[in-house]
Amino acid sequence: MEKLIITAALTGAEVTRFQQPSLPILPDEIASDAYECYLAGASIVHIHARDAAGEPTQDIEVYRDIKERIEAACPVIFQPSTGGAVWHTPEERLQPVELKPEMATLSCGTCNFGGDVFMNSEAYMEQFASRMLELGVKPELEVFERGMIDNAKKLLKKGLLKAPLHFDFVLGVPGACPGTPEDLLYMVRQLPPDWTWTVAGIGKDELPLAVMAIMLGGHVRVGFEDNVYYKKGVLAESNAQLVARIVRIAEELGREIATPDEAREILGLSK
Ligand code: KMH
Ligand code: ZN
Repeated sequence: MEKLIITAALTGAEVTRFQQPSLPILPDEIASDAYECYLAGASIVHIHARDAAGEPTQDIEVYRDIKERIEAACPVIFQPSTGGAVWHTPEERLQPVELKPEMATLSCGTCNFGGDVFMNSEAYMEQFASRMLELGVKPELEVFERGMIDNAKKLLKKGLLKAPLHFDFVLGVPGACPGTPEDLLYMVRQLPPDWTWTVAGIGKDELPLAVMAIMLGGHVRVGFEDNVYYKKGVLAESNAQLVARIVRIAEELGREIATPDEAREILGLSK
């Protein structure tokens, strides 16, 4: 099996300090969490920027600040979000791609997202994919529902994505696909063997789906964006604590952890 790529999703757009007092918000806090997660074993950090008031922002300058701070601290792969918050416009969402990061997320369809709707029309997916192609940014294809895999395959057919594709199955979002083992297996079976995937289980689904991914040869995403708890009723102390647990479990199961450079090789990133 390939070495295990661990992504740390540090902040997200929805979680508040009220829900998780250790949530990193300011660029120096996000960079410091990225460094801790790198030391714990993460090779990718998935980043959402916040403004000084703690509100989600897609401002390119805030992303630039975060990117430069992380790059000065460690070689972890910087992966900005183009999902942003549900109320960001597509133009706002696309901004961090202009920094030419090695990777960025690309959501592959529209779904309910809690009480909101996360809008990703075909036209906007095509616009996001073609801009990433032009700038040499590898998309991580965010899949919240089964049909989104087919949307990605359609983008590939149109020449807007380059194979092998890399997916993130985000399972357990209220209003979208649940995070049962059967759901993950079903998703994985839709991909040819040379494509790669990671799983981001939401809330209570984070740990069981991560363990499944370790055993199935997939990769794992953990962090406060997806889950603020260490176990039922007990908040996690830090993003790095969640990463460190995955490293321990992977080691017990005989799966080695990828360094950032090994992750670059597995994902075919051009640094
Ligand atoms: N915050 C969600 C509405 C991504 O980062 O690409 C979308 C999201 C996906 O988090
Ligand atoms: Zn995100």
